[in-house]
Amino acid sequence: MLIDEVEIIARAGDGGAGLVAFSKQMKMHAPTGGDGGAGGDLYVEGVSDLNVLNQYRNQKEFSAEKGKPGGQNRRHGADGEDVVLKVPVGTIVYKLETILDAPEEFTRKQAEGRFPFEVTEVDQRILVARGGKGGKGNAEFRSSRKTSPEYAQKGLAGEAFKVRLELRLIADIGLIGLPNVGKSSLLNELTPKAAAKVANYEFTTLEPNLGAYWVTGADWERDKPVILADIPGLIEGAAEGKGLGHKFLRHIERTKVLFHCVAADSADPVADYKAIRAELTKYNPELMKKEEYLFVTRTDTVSPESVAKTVKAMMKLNKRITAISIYDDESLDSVRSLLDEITE
Ligand SMILES: Nc1nc2c(ncn2[C@@H]2O[C@H](COP(=O)(O)OP(=O)(O)OP(=O)(O)O)[C@@H](O)[C@H]2O)c(=O)[nH]1
Ligand SMILES: [Mg+2]
Repeated sequence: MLIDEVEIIARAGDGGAGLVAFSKQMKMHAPTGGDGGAGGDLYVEGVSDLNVLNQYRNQKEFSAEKGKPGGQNRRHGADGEDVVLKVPVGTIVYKLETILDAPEEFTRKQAEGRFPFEVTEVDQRILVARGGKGGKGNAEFRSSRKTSPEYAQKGLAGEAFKVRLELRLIADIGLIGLPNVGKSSLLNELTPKAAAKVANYEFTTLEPNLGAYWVTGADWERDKPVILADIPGLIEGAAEGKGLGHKFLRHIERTKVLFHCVAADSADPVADYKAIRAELTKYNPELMKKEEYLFVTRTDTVSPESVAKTVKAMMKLNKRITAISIYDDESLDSVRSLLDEITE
């Protein structure tokens, strides 16, 4: 299951306290207390794995390390370690609540302006909660008038927020068509990791499945995969909310390209195609402008003559047409070549 929304608590580390200490050797009672270290920050960082939000289903709270207190002889306390939470690219971080449960002696500064924000690129690191500053040790407070200050600062509290991580599908290609035409099967062939559920009945897919396709010769370090979204089957009336369609048509509004699947063994493939196009138009006429590729699927279930006839009829509707079967590797290779080509 694709987890696309989680709520977590993100805490930065508190700053370490400054120390009050005096030199024992000197008669002057010189202050030598060091500063506390800064608390660690908490960041989110973009990754291409779309399933990483799953890990936040169980663990709900994440804290960066506290800064260490200052030491003798002006020794600076160590800074706390940062925490970096991986999120899929396309995740939006919303602030739900500012958590103010730090001990009272902490002065708290809270940044409110940073939310919401979207993580749009792999390796992009964005600050969620800033660690508290360390307190100054008493050595810092020495002055000509006050040569032996007996006070030091506490560290500042780290920021803490309850946030919602929401993944918006940023798919490049949307797989559409009537139920049971083999959309999820095609996704699994092209992107085996997607492991979408496939079964011989309508509405097997209840929520979108995403797959990451790496074009042939892609550089994993540098390139991004092409994201395919397989959405639940559409039916007549989808635009008015029938079936599961309406909710998911929203997702294909953001794709650049549509892969429209029509089953070769349908009683009337042309009517199927037109029905889906009609729903898309009703929902949002802009969808008609998307680049659409047509796939006549499940070709192994009918005779080659029948496939040829269907392809010929459908050519009139869309010339970018490919006949495929998940049991015909050559046909799947032609889809892969197509993907390589259109995503160049
Ligand atoms: N013979 C044959 N069966 C196929 C092929 N592609 C898919 N199927 C079968 O068709 C049925 C439906 O496949 P799915 O991939 O679940 O179809 P879907 O379009 O995702 O269906 P929904 O999720 O309900 O919209 C399953 O039983 C598949 O095994 C194919 O190329 N040949
Ligand atoms: Mg499906």
